[in-house]
Amino acid sequence: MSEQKLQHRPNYTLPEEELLYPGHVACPGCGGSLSMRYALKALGKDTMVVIPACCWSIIAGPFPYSSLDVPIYHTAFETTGAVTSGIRAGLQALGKEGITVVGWAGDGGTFDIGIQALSGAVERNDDFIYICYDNEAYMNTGIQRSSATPYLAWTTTTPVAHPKDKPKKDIVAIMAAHRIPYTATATVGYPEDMIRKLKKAQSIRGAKFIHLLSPCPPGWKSEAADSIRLTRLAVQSKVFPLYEIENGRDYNITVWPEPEIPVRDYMRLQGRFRHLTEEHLQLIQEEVDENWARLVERAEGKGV
Ligand SMILES: Cc1ncc(C[n+]2csc(CCOP(=O)(O)OP(=O)(O)O)c2C)c(N)n1
Ligand SMILES: [Mg+2]
Repeated sequence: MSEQKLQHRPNYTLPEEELLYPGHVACPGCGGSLSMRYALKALGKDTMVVIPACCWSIIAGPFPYSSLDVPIYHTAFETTGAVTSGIRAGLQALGKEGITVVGWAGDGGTFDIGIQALSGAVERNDDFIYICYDNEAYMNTGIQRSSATPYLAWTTTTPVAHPKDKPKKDIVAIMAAHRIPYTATATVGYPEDMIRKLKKAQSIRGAKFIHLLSPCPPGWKSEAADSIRLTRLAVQSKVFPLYEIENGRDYNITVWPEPEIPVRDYMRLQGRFRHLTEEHLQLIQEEVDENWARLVERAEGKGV
């Protein structure tokens, strides 16, 4: 960062480099697009990104145009883990070092259809970073529920009369169970924490998994201007704790919820939860409290 720029932006703590350009086609307030912008700020230009079918297949722009200043490989929905492994093997065969290979997939492409390829790639401990930007439904095809959709949320396939009756799948625990070197959660409302985790992932050899909470105004029925606030409320309500896990065992909570708030304060800004009753909110609060207590125990080295 130049001296002059520092003078104008004394509190700017993020890398200045921009590898996502204006002109992309994300919706206003898209958490997934800001996630990519920050991720590339952290990882830098020597990065290759593998993108399966998801909103990001569209956001990047139609071939031959691209809003990303790094190579992108668009691939089939279920194949991100296999393609990232293949690209790493190809780079190795060519003797090319110093390149970060990133799998960049949505929650549907990660929690559901891509989990087999992902599990295979991380079990082989291939050297790549898998980043799931989680907007908690299949947004690109019109807001269908995925296994990342929260308990009782509205989607077009879980309408108000039949809201989702299953809890969100714990993908981070599934990844940690593979005993990979690094697993972490992050979100754009805490950009320094997110960038630190991505840089740390980049410095470690082997398989790394990063789970990003990424608000989606059309899918969450929220205001575009509330996206950043929602990520902060998600952390403060403990709905989406920020933590990291090394070697599948060592848990570290990186941002303590401050101030602590009830889940209702996170949910009331989102139309997808508008139908919830007091009883529903109580059930969700209990589930969140239980998950948080388990995480704290693990971070203190007591839990399993
Ligand atoms: C095998 C296959 N099934 C279905 C689709 C249609 N499809 C394209 S994107 C998408 C939704 C992706 O959801 P997610 O991974 O959560 O990403 P998001 O759209 O939310 O960013 C679906 C179902 C496809 N491209 N390929
Ligand atoms: Mg999604």
